[in-house]
Formats: sequence, C-alpha cells, structure tokens
Amino acid sequence: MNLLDQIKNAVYEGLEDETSAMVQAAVDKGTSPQAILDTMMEAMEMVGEEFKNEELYIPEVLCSCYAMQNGSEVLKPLLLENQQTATGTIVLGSVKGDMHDIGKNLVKMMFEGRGFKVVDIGIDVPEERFVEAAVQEKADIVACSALLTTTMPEIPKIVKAFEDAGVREQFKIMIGGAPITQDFCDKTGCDAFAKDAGSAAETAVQICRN
Ligand code: B1M
Repeated sequence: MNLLDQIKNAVYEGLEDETSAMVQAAVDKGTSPQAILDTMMEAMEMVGEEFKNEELYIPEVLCSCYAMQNGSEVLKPLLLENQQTATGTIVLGSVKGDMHDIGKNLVKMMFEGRGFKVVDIGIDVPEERFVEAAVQEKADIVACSALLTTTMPEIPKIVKAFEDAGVREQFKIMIGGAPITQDFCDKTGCDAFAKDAGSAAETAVQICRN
C-alpha cells in the first residue's frame, strides 16, 4: 500500500496520531499538500457513504473527523505558502441546524493564512447572529457553511435578515459546503460561492482587493 493509501486508511479508521505521522512522512517525501488533502477528503467520502448506510456510527465518524483535523494541522503551513494576502474581517459560521464544522474549520485556516481576521461564530448559527456579528465586527465578508440539503434553506433566510436589518449592502455574503452550487448562490442573492477552502480564500482576497 503506498503512503497516500495508508493516509486514506488511517483517516477512515480514525487513527489520529498515525494520520499526523503519515501526513508528515508524505510531506517529507515531497508529496504535494493538496494531494494529501484530497486523499483525506476521499476518506471522508468513504466514511460518509458508510455513515449513510448505517455501517458506521457517530463515534466512529467523529474519530475520522479528528484524524482529518490532525492531518490538516500538519499541512497548514504548507497550504498557506506563497499565497497572495489581503486584509479584512470575515465572520464565519455553520448555518442554523448544521453541526458540521470540519469544512468550516478548514476554510477558517485558509482565510487566516491569507491574512484575514476571522471571527468564528461556530455551528448552528441563527440568521440574526450572523447579522449581529457582522455589524459588531464591521466585517467585510459574511461566510456561511451548510453541509445538509435540509440546512441550505437557511441561506436565503440569512440574506433576508441582512435586508430586514437594512445592512445588506454593507457586507459580501459568501457561501459554501458540499450541497451548495453557483446556481444556488445566484438564486439566493448571495455574492460569492466557493467550492472548497482554497477557492474560498482566493475569492475572499479578490473581494477585499476590489
Ligand atoms: Co453528517 N452528513 N450528518 N455528520 N457528515 C454528511 C454531510 C452526509 C453527506 C453523509 C451522507 O449521508 N453520505 C449527509 C448529508 C446528506 C444531505 O443532506 N444531502 C449527512 C447527514 C445526513 C448527517 C445527519 C443528519 C445524520 C443523522 O443524524 N441522521 C447529522 C446532522 C447533524 C446536524 O448537522 N444537524 C450528521 C452528523 C454528522 C456528525 C456529527 C457525525 C459528523 C460531523 C462532525 C463535525 O463536523 N464536527 C458528520 C460528518 C463528519 C459527515 C461527513 C461524513 C463528512 C463531512 C466532513 O467533515 N467532510 C459527510 C459526508 C461527506 O461529506 N461525504 C456527512 C470533510 C470536510 C473537509 O469537507 O465539510 O464538505 P466539507 O467541506 C469542504 C467543502 O464543502 C467546502 O470546503 C471544504 C474543504 O475544502 N466548504 C466551504 C465547506 N464550507 C464552506 C464554506 C465556504 C466555502 C467552502 O464559504 C463560506
């Protein structure tokens, strides 16, 4: 089994320490950080399939999450090398009803690496909290993560909450998460969509440079 397959297996099995060690070994061998990240994402896809089929249960899924997070920490400095930076404040949260935060945390890491101040307002965030935090922090961007088809409808509610508060024009709203698409972004009146953490950071840099 090659090293990338071993990393995939370690994340799948939820082996936290082994994942960090193998990721470090792959980095030392010169494997691209993006390839390692993609491999860990593939493992999470496998976990997701088995979770759906009730072949894996929440504690096992959480072990895989922690392993992925450990591996991402090793990659952090490498993923952020030689990137354009910008200044600005981003309020970031997972929408109401959504407890998923691994993707959000990865997005946060990439934002911070590009020089942004990130105010992480956590998971299960109601729309009024996004507005309150954005106003309080004088944010440039409001970034919303949604991982469930059942929590996607929170996005237009967030847009409406900004409109109702009379502050919609003051903030750029960026959305992302597995079920989110550019089409959904356009239909819900958001300003930007990003499919992954790297492009979220790139998009934020472009927004704050314009
Ligand atoms: Co959940 N879950 N889960 N889960 N879970 C999914 C999302 C699912 C696809 C699994 C499946 O059925 N195959 C499915 C959703 C189906 C759907 O809606 N279509 C699902 C379900 C159904 C559920 C529950 C309802 C299960 C239940 O209880 N019956 C429940 C809901 C809880 C809730 O939120 N209310 C639930 C619970 C959980 C756990 C608690 C066990 C755990 C979350 C733990 C945690 O996050 N701390 C969990 C996990 C881990 C997953 C899977 C397996 C992995 C998600 C993950 O961390 N991926 C997931 C299956 C899968 O994704 N294939 C699944 C790795 C992460 C790095 O990727 O989050 O996609 P991701 O983030 C990416 C991009 O999406 C993007 O960038 C990231 C990386 O580049 N991105 C953004 C994310 N946010 C962004 C924001 C941006 C831009 C890009 O701009 C602002």
